[in-house]
Amino acid sequence: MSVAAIVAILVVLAMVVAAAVVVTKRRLRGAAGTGAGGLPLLTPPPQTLPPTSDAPLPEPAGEPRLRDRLGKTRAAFASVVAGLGSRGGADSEDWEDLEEALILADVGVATASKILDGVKAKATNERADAERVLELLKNEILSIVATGDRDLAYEQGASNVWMFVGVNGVGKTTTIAKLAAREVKSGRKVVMAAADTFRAAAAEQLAHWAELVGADLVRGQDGADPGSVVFDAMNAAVHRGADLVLVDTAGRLHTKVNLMEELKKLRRIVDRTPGALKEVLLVLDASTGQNGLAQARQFADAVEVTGVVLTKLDGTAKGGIVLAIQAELGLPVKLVGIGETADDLVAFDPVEFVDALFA
Ligand SMILES: Nc1nc2c(ncn2[C@@H]2O[C@H](COP(=O)(O)OP(=O)(O)OP(=O)(O)O)[C@@H](O)[C@H]2O)c(=O)[nH]1
Ligand SMILES: [Mg+2]
Repeated sequence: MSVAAIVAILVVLAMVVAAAVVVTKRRLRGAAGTGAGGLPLLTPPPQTLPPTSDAPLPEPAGEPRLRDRLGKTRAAFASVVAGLGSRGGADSEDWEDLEEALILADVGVATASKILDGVKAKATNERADAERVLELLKNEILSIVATGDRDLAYEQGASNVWMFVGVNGVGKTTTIAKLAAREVKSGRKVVMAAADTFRAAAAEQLAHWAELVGADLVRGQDGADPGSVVFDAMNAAVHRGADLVLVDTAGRLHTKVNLMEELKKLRRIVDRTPGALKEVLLVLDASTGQNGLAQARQFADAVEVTGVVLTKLDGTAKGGIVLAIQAELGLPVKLVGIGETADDLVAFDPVEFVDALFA
C-alpha cells in the first residue's frame, strides 16, 4: 500500500471518531442537561427547590406511614437481623453487632446495655433461636417505649394552650402547621400565636400556614414582647370562641436575652389562666441524635415539658433516639414528624415503631 493510501485511511478514521464523539456529547446533553463548563450532568437538575423555613410545605400525597419512612434506621438493623438468621441464634459476635447497631442508631450506651442485658439473660435461659431472640429484643424495646401518656391533653369548653419549644430549625413552626391542619380538620377552632418575634420572617411563615389550614393568627410587631403576643392570643381565643391556642416560640434570641428565662416568662403568662396550659411540647430533630438529649434536659428543667415531638425521623438512621428520650429523660414521645408535607405528622405508636425497626 502506498503512503498516500495509508494517510487517506488515517484521515477517514479520524473523521469517523470525531463524528462519534460529537453525537455522544449531544445525546448526553439532551438527556441530562449541561453542567458548569459544558460538562454533561449525570443526574437531571432538580425540578423543585427544597423547602426552607419560610417556604410553603408541599401538598400532602396520601397517608404517610411510620414504617415507610423509617427505612434508614431499619437498614441499620437489617444486617444484624440477617446475621442472627444465618447462624440460627445469637453468639457472642451477634451480641456485639447488636450492641453496635443500637449505639449507632443513637439509642445511647446505657440504654443499649440495659436492653441487651435483659434479652441476653432470657435468650440464654431459653436457648432461643434467631426468631425468638428477635422477639425478645422487640419486647424489651417495647417495654421502654410503651410507657407514658401519649395523648395531647385537651378539655372541651375550657382554655387549651399547647406551647412548642425547642432550638432553632428543629421544626416547631412546621409541627404547629401540621397539627393545626389536623385539629381544624377534626372540627376545632385554632388560634396560632406567633410568639417568635425574634426572627422577622417567623410570623410571616406562620401567617402563611394559618391561612392555608384555616386557623386564626395573632401576631405582634417584629421584636415585640413575645409575652404580649401570647396574652393577646389567649384573649382572642376567648372572644372568638376558639378551642385551642398553639404557641410558636423562638429557637434562639439575641445573645443578651436568655432563651430559657424568656420561655419561663411565657409559661407564667399562660399560667395566669389556671389550667389553661395543657401541653408544653419539646420539638427535637431526630437527626441530631444524642446531642438532642442535652437540649432536652435544659428545656425540661426550664419549662416542665409534657412530651416530645420528634421531627425528621424520615431522613435519619438515628431513630433509636426515641428509646433514649423515653429511657433517659422519662418523657413520652407523643408525635413524630416524618416528612415536610402537612400530613407528615403521626401519633407515636410504640408497637408500629418497633415493628417498623425490624420489619
Ligand atoms: N424531612 C423533614 N423535614 C422537616 C420535618 N419537620 C420540619 N422539617 C423541615 O425543617 C425545616 C425547619 O422547620 P421549622 O418549622 O421552620 O423549624 P423551627 O423550629 O420553627 O425553626 P426556627 O423558627 O428557626 O426556630 C423546614 O425546612 C421544615 O420543612 C420532618 O418531620 N421531616
Ligand atoms: Mg419557627
